[in-house]
Amino acid sequence: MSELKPIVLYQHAQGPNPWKVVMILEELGVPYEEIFQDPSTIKQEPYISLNPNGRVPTIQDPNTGITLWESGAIIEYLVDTYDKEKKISFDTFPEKYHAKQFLIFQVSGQGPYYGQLAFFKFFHPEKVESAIQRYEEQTLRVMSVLDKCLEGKEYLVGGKCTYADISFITWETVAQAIIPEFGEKTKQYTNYHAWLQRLMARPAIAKTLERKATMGAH
Ligand SMILES: N[C@@H](CCC(=O)N[C@@H](CS)C(=O)NCC(=O)O)C(=O)O
Repeated sequence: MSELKPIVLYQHAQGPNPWKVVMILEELGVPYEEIFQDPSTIKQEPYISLNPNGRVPTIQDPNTGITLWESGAIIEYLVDTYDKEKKISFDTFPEKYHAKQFLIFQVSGQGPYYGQLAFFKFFHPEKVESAIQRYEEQTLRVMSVLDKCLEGKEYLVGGKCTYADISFITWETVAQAIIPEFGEKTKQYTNYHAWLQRLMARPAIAKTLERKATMGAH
């Protein structure tokens, strides 16, 4: 892929969503450069002209001319465009749709529940125990769903690691870092725990997690 121009990824070090995209780029060996936005700048011009939602990640791909935001859409774009050998995706039926199913479960289920748990635990000005309890229950529920789906399997879809598996890693590692009891809780979900260890041992993932840690991110 050396003839490709680097994809520009707008991100900030702390958030889990841009690092999901980094992991996919690393897995696919697609060249990229990162622009680290100060969080205070992402709700303002010029950034909101790229991403009116004022969040990261956003990519610009000079090879195709696209500007794209929402991590799930970016991941789908990257595998559709650059995973011609289907290293981390499928073009077979029904695997192609099952991988999409799990990616959508990640962006609509895992990410928001984990994010709200962290918000109500650490950032909300009042301590609302019922909200904390609600989101704790939901994060555990997400883990239990994945645990059940992984019964007797190494990966979520079709016996190989796909972008869908990879999309779950960063929220989990952030949660474990900021909520220490999370690490313990994952252990009761033995399929889930073993799967996470398997994913984190992949060279592209280990490299990304290491770089993220050196930047002081969880
Ligand atoms: N649904 C979006 C969520 C993006 C998101 O919430 N990004 C966080 C970083 S992980 C962010 O930009 N937070 C800064 C803010 O909300 O101001 C996606 O998956 O891309």
